[in-house]
Amino acid sequence: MIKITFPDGTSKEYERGISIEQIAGDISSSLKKQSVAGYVNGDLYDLNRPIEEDASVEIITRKDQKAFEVLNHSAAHLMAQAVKRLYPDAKFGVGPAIREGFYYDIDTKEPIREEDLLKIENMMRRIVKEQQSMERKELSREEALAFFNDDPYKTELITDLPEDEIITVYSQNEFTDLCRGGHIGNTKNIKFFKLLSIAGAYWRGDSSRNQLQRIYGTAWFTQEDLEKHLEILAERKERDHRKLGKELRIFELSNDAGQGLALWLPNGYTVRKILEDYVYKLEKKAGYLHVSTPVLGTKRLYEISGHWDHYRENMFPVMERDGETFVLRPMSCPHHMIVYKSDLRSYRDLPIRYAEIVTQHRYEASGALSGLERVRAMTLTDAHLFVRKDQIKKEVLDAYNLILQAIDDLGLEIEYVELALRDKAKGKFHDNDELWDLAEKLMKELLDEEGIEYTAMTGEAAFYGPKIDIQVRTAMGHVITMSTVQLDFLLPERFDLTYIGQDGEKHRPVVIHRGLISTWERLMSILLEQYKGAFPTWLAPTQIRVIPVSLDNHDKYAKKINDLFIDYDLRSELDMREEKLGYKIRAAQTEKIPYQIVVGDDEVNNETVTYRKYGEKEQVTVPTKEFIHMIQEEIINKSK
Ligand code: TSB
Ligand code: ZN
Repeated sequence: MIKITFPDGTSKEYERGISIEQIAGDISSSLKKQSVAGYVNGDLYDLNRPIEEDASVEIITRKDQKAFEVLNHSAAHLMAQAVKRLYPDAKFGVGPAIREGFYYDIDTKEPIREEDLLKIENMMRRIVKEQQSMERKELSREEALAFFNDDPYKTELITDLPEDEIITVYSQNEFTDLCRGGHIGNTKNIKFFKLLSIAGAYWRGDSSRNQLQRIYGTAWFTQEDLEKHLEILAERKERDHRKLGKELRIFELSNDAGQGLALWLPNGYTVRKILEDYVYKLEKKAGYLHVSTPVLGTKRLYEISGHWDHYRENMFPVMERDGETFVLRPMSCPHHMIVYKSDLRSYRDLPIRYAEIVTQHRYEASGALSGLERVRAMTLTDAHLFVRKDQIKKEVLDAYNLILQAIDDLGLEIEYVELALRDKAKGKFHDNDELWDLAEKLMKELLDEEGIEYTAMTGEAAFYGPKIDIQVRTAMGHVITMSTVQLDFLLPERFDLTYIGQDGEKHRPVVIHRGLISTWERLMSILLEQYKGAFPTWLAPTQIRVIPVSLDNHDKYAKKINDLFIDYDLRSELDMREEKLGYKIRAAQTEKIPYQIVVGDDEVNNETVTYRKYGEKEQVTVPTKEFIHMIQEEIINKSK
């Protein structure tokens, strides 16, 4: 017998080898039904794992936060088993529980398509009916390596485990998986689930390694909860920028034009143009100088910068002509280095802040492309700042604060700030330890001094230096990098940049790379999802739609006010189509135009406008000038 002590201090004797499920059942049948797993002396135990010694036990029930994770982690195993039955050559990467469900990274010869998910789901249901117990077993390192010897992914995971780690595997009948555990005991306990989507994912998130297929799913304890979640997902889909971008005529993606090479349609271009003007003004006020450089450069330029050695994977193949070799630039930094070198610089000239709206191309793996969020041709709100060492902190901070302002003006919110550092073990970073240590130390100090909370991410730095990345969460739930400030001691060396110091000697400037509000492509994807396509007035492609009640009686006045709005730099349109009034009003509505103005007798007689704002019910009548004043104020205040 062993003694089990409960959180309230009471204890009871049980047979050695009793499980959480049995203990729960002993207490009450409803507790048994609610039980999902447990903590035994603080360790997470599967529902059916035998307890071998005296222990304090805490039963995890469906209500506990951990329960969702245990269920979804178990569901990942269930899915892997189903996949293995359908695709016997399948090899498995990792399959964790995540915030809203689970995924598993899978390598199969024959690609799994979206249509195949139902087939896999059906197989999962079959395994649920088979009531497979999820059995835990401890293996020695040698045994584990032998068992998984035909699976390179699992072999790598085992090899990377710390020496003293107890290696465990879980079996459900014919299927065995390497796993630390925390399971729901039996496949019969996984009842309400759905497979959702499939996407490409690099092994260990490293783009230089194999791409696996990541299948996402979600599992819940009741049908009702599952349905509720699916509803949220459906709502989210409504916000999907790919759908909204099409409906609102913002952009087009076509395989004939090329994957990840987005075409901006008139509405999209208008928004982009407004944003470009906005960025220009913002940067002007902050002392930036604007330049323009080509999308193409010599391969040599990128050899000097180090991109050729460290970033080639992300570049399109070279172009050769008459003995010259060109590359399509993936970044503009080398060009800006040359701009800096175009003149002699003294310490008094610094900082110099060159800004450019940079069109650049990156070879992103086709599986990684996602609407406008990740593309191959992109235009970045870029800048490179050339500063003295004593100016680094102030300039990084000013750049950071300018980013905060822009994000605020756009009505967006930061999810968190990431400090991306180098991983010494990886070859993709330049190898001057001294420069790395200095740059990373400075960035940490600066964030700490300013009280900016951040998450450090090893291995995510740029090849030339550490980055402060500002992350946002899209309405679709992805966390992506919006803005970035990067500290670079390398490129000034490589391009032999100098300035004459107060001492009359040559000194090296430091470069700060800054991405203000990402690329137009990524920003548009974020904005579309954030606003469900209903842009705030300052960004809306069309701000006002003027609709005469009658084409015969109200056309002149309608045209007069429309012209007036345009004279006041408002993006106003007149709807003179031979359509019914109701149709036109609905059209303005589906196009999500902020202001809809209907012109009838009263308006003509009183020189007023009657407007309805998008999303609001009531109509408001005001003198025309007052309307113009109001909308101008709103535009100046941006998204507030
Ligand atoms: C800031 N040289 C620096 C620049 O000076 C640079 O290019 N940094 S970057 O590689 O981090 O990219 C800048 C920003 O571009 C990222 O923060 C991200 O917001 C955006 N971006 C990167 N790749 C893509 C892509 N494939 N599609 C859309 N936007 C992208
Ligand atoms: Zn750069």
